[in-house]
Amino acid sequence: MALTDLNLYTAWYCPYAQRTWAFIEHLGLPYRNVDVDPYVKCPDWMKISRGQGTVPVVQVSRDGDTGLSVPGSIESMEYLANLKPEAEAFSSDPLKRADQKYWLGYIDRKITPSYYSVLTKAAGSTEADDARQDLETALLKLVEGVPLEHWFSGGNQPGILDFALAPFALRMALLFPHFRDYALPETTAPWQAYADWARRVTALPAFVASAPDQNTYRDRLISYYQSYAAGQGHQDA
Ligand SMILES: N[C@@H](CCC(=O)N[C@@H](CS)C(=O)NCC(=O)O)C(=O)O
Repeated sequence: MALTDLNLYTAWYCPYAQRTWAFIEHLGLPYRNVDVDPYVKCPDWMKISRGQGTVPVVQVSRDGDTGLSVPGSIESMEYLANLKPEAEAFSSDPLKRADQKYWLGYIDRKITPSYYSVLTKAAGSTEADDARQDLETALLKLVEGVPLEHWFSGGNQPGILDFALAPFALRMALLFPHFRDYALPETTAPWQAYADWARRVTALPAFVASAPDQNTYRDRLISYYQSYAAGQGHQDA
């Protein structure tokens, strides 16, 4: 069996990078974390990220041979799950796996765009109201579509679906009240199940390990997202 060496390229604030970071911690795979500024498109970075220029990227060397990079949060999580199939973090059952893939796509098609809209649309605007409505509808559909006994990935252990949503759950709970005077509902059973899950997943040691310098992490995130809340995108931290 080839010796696999993993470099994980992340940016501390990035929710997509945090997915893969928390997931690799959960799987207990040895890796080297490399913090980069993905917005600086230098030739090295573009090569490592295979022209994509976004974090996360998992760079894989086998038997000392610097080989392939796997860019993309979902793609890299899938690759990592395959390195540790016994963890069942991505179902080995073909039908369940297809279903989990469907929901992974759903999170990126429906939930993360609405999350960014809620964060960036001016308070009081129709667009902001629509964004909240879309986000709530999308989240409820997930909670009702995936039996949430303990984890979205099913079973007794968190898995790929949980780690795909967790960074966004953390940011929604932190940034919406701070910038938008808004919080997701907690009044009905599905919303309570979601809120319990959000607290549980963000308290996992693997997730905490993906949020370095815990004492200042939340303040730094708030400060980083100030430009998003002002209706803009990324600004150099
Ligand atoms: N679809 C990508 C999105 C990753 C992404 O957008 N990362 C941001 C940081 S949060 C990035 O690297 N942006 C650099 C750029 O857009 O130039 C994934 O799931 O990995």
